Amino acid sequence: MVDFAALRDDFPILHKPVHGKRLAYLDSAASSQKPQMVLDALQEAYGTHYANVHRGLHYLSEAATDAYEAVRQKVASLINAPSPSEVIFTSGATMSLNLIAHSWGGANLQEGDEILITIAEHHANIVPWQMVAQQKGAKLIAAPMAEDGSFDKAAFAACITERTKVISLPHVSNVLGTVYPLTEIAALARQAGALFVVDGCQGVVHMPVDVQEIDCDFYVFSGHKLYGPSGIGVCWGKADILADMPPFLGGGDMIDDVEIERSTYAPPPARFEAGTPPIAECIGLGAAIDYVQQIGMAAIRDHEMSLLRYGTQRLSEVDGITFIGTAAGKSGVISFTLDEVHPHDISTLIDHDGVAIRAGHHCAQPLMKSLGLSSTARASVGIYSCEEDFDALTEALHKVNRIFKS
Ligand code: 7TS
Repeated sequence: MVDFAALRDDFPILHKPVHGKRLAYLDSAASSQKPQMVLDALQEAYGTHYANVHRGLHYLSEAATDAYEAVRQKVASLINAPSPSEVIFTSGATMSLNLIAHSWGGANLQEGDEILITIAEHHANIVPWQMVAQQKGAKLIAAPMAEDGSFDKAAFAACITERTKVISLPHVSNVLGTVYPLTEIAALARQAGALFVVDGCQGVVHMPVDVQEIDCDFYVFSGHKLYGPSGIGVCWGKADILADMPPFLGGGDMIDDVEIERSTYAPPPARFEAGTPPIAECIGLGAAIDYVQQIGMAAIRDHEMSLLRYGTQRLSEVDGITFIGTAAGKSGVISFTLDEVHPHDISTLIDHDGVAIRAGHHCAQPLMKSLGLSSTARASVGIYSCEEDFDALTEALHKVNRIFKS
């Protein structure tokens, strides 16, 4: 049995009072806090085995290279990838999605082809596809969702045509918390002969992931949401697909042979890792993966699901609250509005009580527009979140109501 209440002690920042109050950090979907183990790994990487990777034939470079490369295996084990050489390190999910859109899309999309996403995407899974669609004369199509924010399979399937070449959607919505039925969607993608890309930013942090069981072609995520450093992310792709893809960025480390007129390229993953990578950040991500795996992703999922139930029940006590996204089995986030109070005002006011949430469009403007909203307030959980955080949020919201309704 994991003692989740004790985990809070692993995160030094959570013990720092905010405006003199205990911090209730409910903004982990934007970025999570870091355990001491990750802070130590960063310190150790710079303090004991730092040099550039893949190039120096000296002790420190070899030590740094070994530590960096070892993280590929940790990522592979986290998502059950068949091989660590399918794991490409990027600067984050945004870069990963740009890599896929520009490299795979640039090489494979043709005029009239269709890319299918959902209305609930983060901008990182809209704009890169839009850019490549504009270059290629392809069409970007967003499938609608059910009213409660759940996946509408019939409406989604109706958007698939013989021109659908890519299906790209989130594992979990960062605004609604909807968990997408990925294996069912993979079957639709297979039938259509389309590439299946999963934006796993809000998935891999909350539940076990098995890319072989899902049967997706790509699964991407950011290290900073998984208790690791910012500046490091992952693009996992199937080996045969990566092997046929052209490079996205050119430079050092991604080549085989360079002439002034032309170059030949290294095989994946090096082909997609041009230039000096975020070395210490990658090693820090490895420590974050060790940290969550020690706890166990299934235990993390169960803990967070019961916390979300508690949080929803507590927040239901608040006058004028409306939950945005109520799909069964939702994960990670609770988005809400509070009568006429602007979400920015909510966030600013409750900050004085030490409660940190996010307010805004959450980089999902098409979703907001489809809901007829400009913004929501959003509380999101991490492994260190606890009932006390939702008690603090509930009390702070009662206070907001007192201010606005008096
Ligand atoms: N995809 C999803 C589903 C996300 O939630 C985010 C970040 C991204 C992609 C982009 O990740 P990045 O690390 O490359 O920036 N989501 C949020 C959020 O919900 N609030 O702040 C960032």
